[in-house]
Amino acid sequence: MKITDARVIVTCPGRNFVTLKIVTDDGVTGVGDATLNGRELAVAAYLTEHVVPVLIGRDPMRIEDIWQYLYRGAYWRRGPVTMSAIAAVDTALWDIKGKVAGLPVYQLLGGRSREGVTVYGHANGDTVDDAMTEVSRYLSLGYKAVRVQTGVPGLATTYGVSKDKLFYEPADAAIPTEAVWSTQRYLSHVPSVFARAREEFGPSVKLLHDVHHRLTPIEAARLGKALEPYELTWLEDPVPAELQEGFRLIRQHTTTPLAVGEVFNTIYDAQQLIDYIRTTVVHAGGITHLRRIFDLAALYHVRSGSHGATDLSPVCMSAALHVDISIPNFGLQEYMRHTAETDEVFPHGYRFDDGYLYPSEEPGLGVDIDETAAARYPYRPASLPVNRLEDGTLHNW
Ligand code: CS2
Ligand code: MG
Repeated sequence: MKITDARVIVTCPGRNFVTLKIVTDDGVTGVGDATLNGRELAVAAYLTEHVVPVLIGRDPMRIEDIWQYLYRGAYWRRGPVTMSAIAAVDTALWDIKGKVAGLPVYQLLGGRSREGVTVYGHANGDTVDDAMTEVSRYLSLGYKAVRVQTGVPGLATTYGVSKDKLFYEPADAAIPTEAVWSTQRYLSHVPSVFARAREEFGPSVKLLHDVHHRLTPIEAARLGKALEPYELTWLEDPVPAELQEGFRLIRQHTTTPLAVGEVFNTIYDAQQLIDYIRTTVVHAGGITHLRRIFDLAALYHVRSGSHGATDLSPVCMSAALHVDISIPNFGLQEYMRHTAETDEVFPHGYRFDDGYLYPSEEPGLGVDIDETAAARYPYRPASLPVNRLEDGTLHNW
C-alpha cells in the first residue's frame, strides 16, 4: 500500500480550519486536523511545502516510523506549527489503518475503558444571572460538568464571554483586537460567581473555570484558596505555563485542582505539578504522541482533560474521542459545539447523549471532509485578541 496524494484543504465555515486528506493507491483515504487558531496558513504552508512531498510513495501503515521521520528528520523539533502538521499526518494514518482493519480506531488503541466520554460545556454570560441561565441550559441537556465564565464588573469585555451560546469563536478580527484587563477587579469578582453557582445548583455538578493564563503564581494561589469552598473540578491555566516552578507555589497554597496544557505541543512540556493535562490530538503531535503524553501523566496521577473549543475541528474531536474512550487515565473532555456549516463540511459519526460523547463505530475515525462544501467557504484572516492592563501594559498571555 502506498500514499499517492495528500491534499491540504483550508476552509472557513464560520471559522478557519486546515485539514489534511491522505489518499492511497488502494483508494482508502484518511483525514487529519491541522488547525492552529490565528496561524492557520503557517501550518498549511508547512504541510504543502515540506511534508506532502515526502509522504508520496510511503507505506501508510508505518505510522510510528513516519511520525519519527517527520519529528526527527526535520532537525527543527517541537513548536505548535510543526507539531500540528505532524498531528494531521498521524491522525490521517490512524484513520486509514482503522479503515483497512475494519475497526474503529479506539479498538486499535486497546478497546473501551469506559462506556462514554464525560464532556463539559461553556456557560458564559456578561452578568452572573446570565451565566446561571446558561448553566441551567447545560444541566437540562444532561451535562455533568460545566465551565463558568462571566464578565467582570468595570471591564468592557472579557475573553471567553460571548453573545453566542453553546459555541463561539474568540478569533474575531484580522488584526488582533485589544481588551483591557484588571487582575484586582477579576479576583474580587470570581468567588461570588461560584458561591452563587453552588447555591443554585448544589454539590454534585462539576464546575470548572478558565483563567486564560492571566495571573501570577501568588495571585493564582489566592484565587485557588478563595475558590476552595466551592469545590471546583479544576481551575484552568491560572498562569502562563512556561515557568513550571510557578505551579509548585500555587499547590503549596491551595487544594483547588489545576488543569493546564492546551498550548503544550510535546511530551517535554508536560509536567507533574498539575491535576489534568489539556493537550489534544491536533496541537500535540497526533494520536501517537498524545498517548505517550497521557501515559507519562498517569505515572504522576495526572488525568486527561483535552481541549475541545470550536477551533478544534470535528476531525480532531473524532480522534480525541477514540483516545478518551480507551486510555486508563481519562478525566474530562471539553466539548464546544460547532456551527451547522462546520458540521456540514465535516460529516461525523460521534454523538452526544445525556452528558457523554460516544465515538463513531465506523471503521477508522468516523469523520470526513466534504470538499465541495468546504470550497464554498474561503479562508478569512482572524486573530485572537490581545490584553493590556488599565495603564496600557501588554499583559501575560
Ligand atoms: C479556551 C479556548 O477552550 C478553552 O479552554 O482556552 O477559548 C482557547 O483560548 C481557544 O481555543 C484558543 O484557540
Ligand atoms: Mg482554556
